[in-house]
Amino acid sequence: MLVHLDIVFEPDTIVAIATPPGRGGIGIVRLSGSLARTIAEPMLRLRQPLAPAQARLGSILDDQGAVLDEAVVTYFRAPHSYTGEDIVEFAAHGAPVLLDYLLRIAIQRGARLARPGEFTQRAYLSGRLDLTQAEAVNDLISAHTLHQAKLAAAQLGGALSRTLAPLKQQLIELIAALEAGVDFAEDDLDLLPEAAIRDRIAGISLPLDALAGTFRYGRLVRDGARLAIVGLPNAGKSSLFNRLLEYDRAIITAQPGTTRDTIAEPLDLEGIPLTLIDTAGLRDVLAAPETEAEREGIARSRTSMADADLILHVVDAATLLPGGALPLEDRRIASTLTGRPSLLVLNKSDLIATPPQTGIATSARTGDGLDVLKQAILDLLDAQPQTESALISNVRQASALNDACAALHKAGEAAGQALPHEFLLLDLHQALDAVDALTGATTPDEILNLIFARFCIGK
Ligand SMILES: Nc1nc2c(ncn2[C@@H]2O[C@H](COP(=O)(O)OP(=O)(O)O)[C@@H](O)[C@H]2O)c(=O)[nH]1
Ligand SMILES: [Mg+2]
Repeated sequence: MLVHLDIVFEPDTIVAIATPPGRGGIGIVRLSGSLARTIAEPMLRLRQPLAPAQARLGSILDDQGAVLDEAVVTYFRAPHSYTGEDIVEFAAHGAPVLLDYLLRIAIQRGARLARPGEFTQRAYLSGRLDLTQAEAVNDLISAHTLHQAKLAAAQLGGALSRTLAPLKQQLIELIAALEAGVDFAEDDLDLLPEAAIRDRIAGISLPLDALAGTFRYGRLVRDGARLAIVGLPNAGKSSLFNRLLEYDRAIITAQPGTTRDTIAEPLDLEGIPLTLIDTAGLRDVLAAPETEAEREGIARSRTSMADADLILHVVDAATLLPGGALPLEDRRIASTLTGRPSLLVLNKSDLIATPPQTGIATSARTGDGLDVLKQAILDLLDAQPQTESALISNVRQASALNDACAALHKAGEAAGQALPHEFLLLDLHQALDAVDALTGATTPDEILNLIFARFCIGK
């Protein structure tokens, strides 16, 4: 006789301060788990009892029953809460001593301090969010530009999951049809002609390939890019840097060698978070009388150049040779940039009569050419905004998706060679596993723990 043993594992009730450290108008302490209410209620004096999804005004009491604060307390009953468990949230005044006290009392009464990301991990484990949505929570919190936030919100809303769901369904149907065919192989029933199988594989792999192609943009929006401004002293690098930032961050003088240190500032370019780096002028080491500080500055410029995703080589347009050729020292700089993503910027265009034939003419003085420069930066980064809201935005997702695409391509080839369907099925199952890993339908615990460990506590 078979006996079913259902081991019901009751997770601990967890607690954390959900608002950032420091003082603020409001500070939130959040409890999640089956004991949330039992722990919270004795800490409170309420005019009306807690009710699901209702905010209640109440007094927070210390262990002697003295009032510590007035708070708005909200109860969410399982499964209608962020984690899918019972949740009680205290919105008290944002005094660190008070919030710490609430935390301590909750722990004394049986709660456990939440690990980073544990609330979201529970939302995932209870099936309220899939893994791509859970990752989007962290991306949203970490966003530096509104555009980043919007894309993360679309993903949190399930844009990626919605794109994947019908493709996964088609994959399952194909597997089922082929497995039926394999089972009936002895009867020599040809349930699906090979061409039809290939079509169906292509119908799944083409949209998945397209999705994989969004990673470039997804990563750019999520992680941004580093942009170093290099060139000879006095070319107008710092002026251009300030122009792009739209405020006077770097010191500008007519004196060559003013910028000694590299300065990095964030810049939101059409939603792409860039780090813009102004560097010391790359004066020829032999030709110029340098100071030690300038020499160190030049060394740092070279490091910034090596680390940058994109380099703006700024040249003083007034120093161009007759015919528009670059002066010798600039040719040297240009030669170190071959094979790297870079733009030649001919600055001080206001000083020359005819526009140069190559490069992007700008004037940091008048602002001329700045829009062209910004567009050229976006083009070189390949920052073509996607029309699709579903985006692959991290390496984990990209690698799972690539596995799925590779397996489907193998399946497509196997179908082309009229190999036995068992081979094809192996590949298709592999593709299905990869899609499941992407959404988190099947993801090993160690990977999950790594993903959620990157979150902040209280989320
Ligand atoms: N006429 C003109 N002068 C500029 C322009 N950009 C910068 N300058 C001047 O060139 C000098 C050097 O500028 P700066 O930004 O410090 O150059 P850097 O050494 O490359 O950082 C300063 O006197 C600036 O006012 C420009 O587009 N047109
Ligand atoms: Mg400078």
